Order: sequence, then C-alpha cells, then structure tokens
Amino acid sequence: MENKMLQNWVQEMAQLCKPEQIVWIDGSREQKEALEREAVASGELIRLDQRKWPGCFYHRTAVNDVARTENLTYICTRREEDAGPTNNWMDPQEAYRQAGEYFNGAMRGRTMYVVPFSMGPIGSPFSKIGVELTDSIYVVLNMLIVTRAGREVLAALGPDGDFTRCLHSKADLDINKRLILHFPEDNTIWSVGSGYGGNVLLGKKCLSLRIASYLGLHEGWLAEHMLIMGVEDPSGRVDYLAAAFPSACGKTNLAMLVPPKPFRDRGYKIWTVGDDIAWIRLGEDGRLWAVNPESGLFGVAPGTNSRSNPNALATIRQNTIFTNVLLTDDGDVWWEQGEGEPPAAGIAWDGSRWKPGLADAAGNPLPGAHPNARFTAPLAQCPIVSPEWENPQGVPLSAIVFGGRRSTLVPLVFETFDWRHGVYTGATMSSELTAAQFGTLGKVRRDPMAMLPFCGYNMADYFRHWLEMGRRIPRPPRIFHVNWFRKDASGSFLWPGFGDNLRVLDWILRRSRGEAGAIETPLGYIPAPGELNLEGLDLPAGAMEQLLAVDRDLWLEELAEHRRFFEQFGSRLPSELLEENKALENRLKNYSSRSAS
Ligand code: GTP
Ligand code: SPV
Ligand code: MN
Repeated sequence: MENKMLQNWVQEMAQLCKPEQIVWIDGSREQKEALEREAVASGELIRLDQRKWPGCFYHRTAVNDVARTENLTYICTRREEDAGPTNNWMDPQEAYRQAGEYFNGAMRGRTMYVVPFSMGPIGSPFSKIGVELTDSIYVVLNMLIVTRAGREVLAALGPDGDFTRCLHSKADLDINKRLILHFPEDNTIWSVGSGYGGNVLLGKKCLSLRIASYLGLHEGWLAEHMLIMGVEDPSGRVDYLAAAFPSACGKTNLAMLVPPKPFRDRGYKIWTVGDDIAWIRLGEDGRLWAVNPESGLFGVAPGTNSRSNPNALATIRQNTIFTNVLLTDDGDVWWEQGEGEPPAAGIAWDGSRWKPGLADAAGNPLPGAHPNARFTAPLAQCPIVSPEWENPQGVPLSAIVFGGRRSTLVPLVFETFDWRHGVYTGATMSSELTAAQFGTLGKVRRDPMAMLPFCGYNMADYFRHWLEMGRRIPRPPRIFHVNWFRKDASGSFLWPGFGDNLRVLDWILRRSRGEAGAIETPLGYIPAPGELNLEGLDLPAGAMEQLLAVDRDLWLEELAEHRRFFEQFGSRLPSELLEENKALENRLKNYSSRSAS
C-alpha cells in the first residue's frame, strides 16, 4: 500500500539533500535501540548511568542554538498580508530558493531518516499526519517520544492520503544559514541549520500550531498553545480546562500540579491531558472538546524538583532525553533549582568544565544548565496522566484560562464577562520574555493567547476566527485570566504558585458551575472575600489585596498599549475588539480602585 505522493516527495528531497542513504523509521524497539547505539558511538548522544537513569540519554546543542529563533522563523504565504504584521514573511518562491541553497547537498555522507508521524491518536479523524525528513538521530528519537511515529502511521495514511511535508537538516548548524519556514498553502515546513527542539521537532510548534492554526481557520477549529488538565473534586466529578501561557510561563507545571494538603486530604485530584498544545473543536453536545496532539513532554528542566513538580520528576526517571542540562563525569544530570545540591563538578550546557560558584566577568553566577534546558519524556509515564488523554474525541472544556508573566499590574485571577470580552482579554495578553526564546529577558511584549510566535496566519484573522467560534458554540466555556507572577515592592512573588494554583483553579471551576461568589471590577469578576480557599496558606497581611488590586491609572496606560498593538492590523482588525477596548476604558474611568477591596 504505497503512497505515491510520499514516495515521489522523498525522492525529490533526497535529490536535493543528497544523503548517502535513506532509512524509514518503523517505530520498532530494535530500530530505536540501533539508532541510540549509533548516536552514542558518534557522540551525538551520551548514555547516562543506566542504573540511575534507565533508558535515558544526554544531548548538547550548539551554543548558539539553545532556544527557538523567532527572528529566523517565517510564514511564507503568496500574499504578505496573509501572514500579517506579527509574523516574518517571505515570498514562497524566494524562500524555497534560498533554503534550497542551504539544503543542497546538506546531507552528503549522512543518512536521511523518514519519520511518518501522527499528531493525535493514529487513525482518529481529527488527527493530522506529517512526515519529517531529517539527518539528525536526535530529532528522530525525540519525535518517537513527542509524536506517534512509525509504520502504523503509513497504514493510516493509505495510498492517497495527504500529509504535511516536513524537511529538516542540521546542515552546518550555521546561524547565518538557519531558516524555519512554513508554507501553509502547500502544507509544507522546511527547517535548516538548527538542532534545537521547537525549531526542528517539526510536529510540535511548526505543524501542531503554525500549520494547524491555518488548517483550523479553514476547517472551523482552533489549534492553541494550551495545556489541558482535569480537576477532580471530592465528589469524584472531573472538570477540564485549557490554559494558554507563553513559553516558560508555567503550563507543564500547572498541568501536573500536586494539590496543597487541605485539598489533597479532601480528595482533590489532578489529571494531566497535555502540557503544551490543544486542538479544540465544537462537539455535538454544543461544548468545546480539546485533544492533546502530542504524546510526550518537551519540558523546561531548571526549576523542576520534587517540591515544585514531583509528577514531572517521576515522569522523567526513565526513557528520557535531557538536552543542555549539566552532565557529571559519572553519567548523572543536574540543573538549577533541581534535586539536591549541585555536584562538585561537571560539564555545563556549553561544554565547558563547571563547578558551583563560577561567575562571569560581571559577577553573575554561571549556571550549569542552560535556563532553557529541556527534558523529552513520554506522557504515558506521568503518574497522573488522565485516563482520557488518548481519547480521540478529547475532553470537554469547562473553562479557558489565559495568563502571562507580569510582575506588576495584572491581578492573580479574574473572570471575563463573556466570550467576546474573553477574546479581547486573550488578544491583549502580555508577558515578560523568558529564556525559551532568543531575545531580551524580562521585556514585556504583547503575546495574544500565547500564540504570537505560533500563529500561522494574520493574527487579525485569528481574532476574527475566535470571535466567530464564539458565535457557533451553544455552551461556551467561561474565559478567565490569571497571573502567578505578581511581585511585591521587594521583588518577591506575592503568590506561592505551583500546587497552590489549584486554589485559583478551584474558584474558576466553581465559578463555571455558578457556585462561587465574585465582585465586579472593570477587568471582570474577581473572587469575593472568602471565596478563594486559602486554608493552610500563610500569606502575609495585605498580600491578597495586592494580588487582586486593579490600579485604575496604570490600567488606563495599559489600554493605550492595547490600542497601539491593535493599530498595526489596520482595518483587518475585528471592530469588536476596539469596542471592547472602549468599553473597558469607560469602566475604568468610572472606577475608584477602593471599591474593590
Ligand atoms: P514551554 O514548555 O516553554 O511552553 O513552558 P511552560 O509554559 O510549560 O512552562 P513551565 O511549566 O515549564 O515553567 C517554566 C518556568 O516557570 C519554570 O522555571 C517554573 O519553575 C516557573 N513556574 C511555573 N509555575 C510557576 C508558578 O506558579 N509560580 C512561579 N513563581 N513560577 C512558576
Ligand atoms: C516553547 O518554547 O513554547 C516550548 C519549547 O514549548 S519549543 O518546543 O522549543 O517550542
Ligand atoms: Mn510551549
């Protein structure tokens, strides 16, 4: 049952890249282990101490290749305005020509691996099939974890099924010849010159967000940068929510949280469905249903420890690939704010010898692990993985949550007034930049729905699509906004975060069921005093007031930022968003901050 289109395309790409041989990935254990041995022999992977880390490997990327390079990421549509002002755009012909030069002969002396993969359970009508061609064993082994890959996918594809054509070569890992190109109109992705996660695991951000968001626009569904989780209450009822936070702003941590003791004692449980991507459709029952298209985690290592995220720690004990963490001479790994004391010595993410206490010329401590060091692990290994995680229909959403990393201004939680106001709130989200993207740490940028780097088309059309979806949903989830990162005057987080975030989720879900009290502010509803369960939590006096405060004048300034952000879309911006901006401005002008406390 050969797919002629696939055969022809593989031949054509091989003629361009000129590999020494072509190997089809079948998903078997034998083939995987042979690839692991080969990568260990070449130095591409290091086998960790197998008693301590069974089935685990270590990989280090090039020092200039440790995060997604948004500046080298392009949407290549025939018309520039279809990519929109927030994306880099290149003419498709020019893009194919330029990248074609970099790909030309790039796999000489190397093997081209053919990785057929399914985003979503294999064979589900909602899943999408892709095929990635790559010259990196590291990429193959990661794809075998984060996607469902191998022979079964070819069977599901059939003789004339269509698929996303994903071409990747490390080439020379030259940052000046690095391009991450998306051709939504051709269902094609070309990535060259990188070996870092989001740039090269083409099923992930490239297909499941950029290409999928474009497909979703035309097919009437949503591809979102969202975790999906279930919260089981003491009565055994499980409610699901999806939450969009920008990169390195807490999705993996929230999706696997451990309830604080009083909640645990009463029987609350968390069920992880996904930690990064959600495909959301309208179900026959009039609710939204969300599927996690991935089968693994590609999570941030630093900060992961048995207090902050014991479930992640349990997930990565075996069959895990560690990238850019600290490696010790005896085959162990470590990262900042990880488990235990730092080792006496080791090799840092950049390949240099490392020991605790090293500092750079300016006196800043030199980390052993890169702040964006990652682990790749099968989601099936997560101790609290939801029994529904592979359900092809997904799970029904009771709430959608947006959130960013803002040390000031934005309250811990508020509920928006309705879908349209929720879309406005998502569209004007902002966050301080993290190590997950190449750029200046800490700078605040607008990141609508956490999709700024991941929307495969004009973001004005994306807002319109969200608004239209809202008109089609008979039983829409309520939309909330959270911020775990507000700080006090001394620069400390006001909210403990992590497991204690369940307190906020609990209010959100009780609100969605019409069971929790709130007071109205211009931004939306915030918990009424006593409605957020703070049992067993020792917050300093006044912290809760600070966490929920709405500063009228600062928000009026923020609104001007919203308008500036919207301006770039010109007349393509849905007028509803400007109306929402005006309405919010009026609410703020009539508001005295005191009435909230
Ligand atoms: P991507 O995989 O890049 O999309 O990131 P993510 O959104 O899954 O973020 P992740 O959960 O990996 O968290 C990133 C960083 O935020 C880690 O250093 C965490 O320790 C920190 N973090 C997560 N949740 C919280 C929280 O509730 N409060 C605080 N203060 N920090 C948090
Ligand atoms: C992110 O940056 O949002 C990630 C990691 O989840 S990456 O796959 O590199 O995009
Ligand atoms: Mn992400």
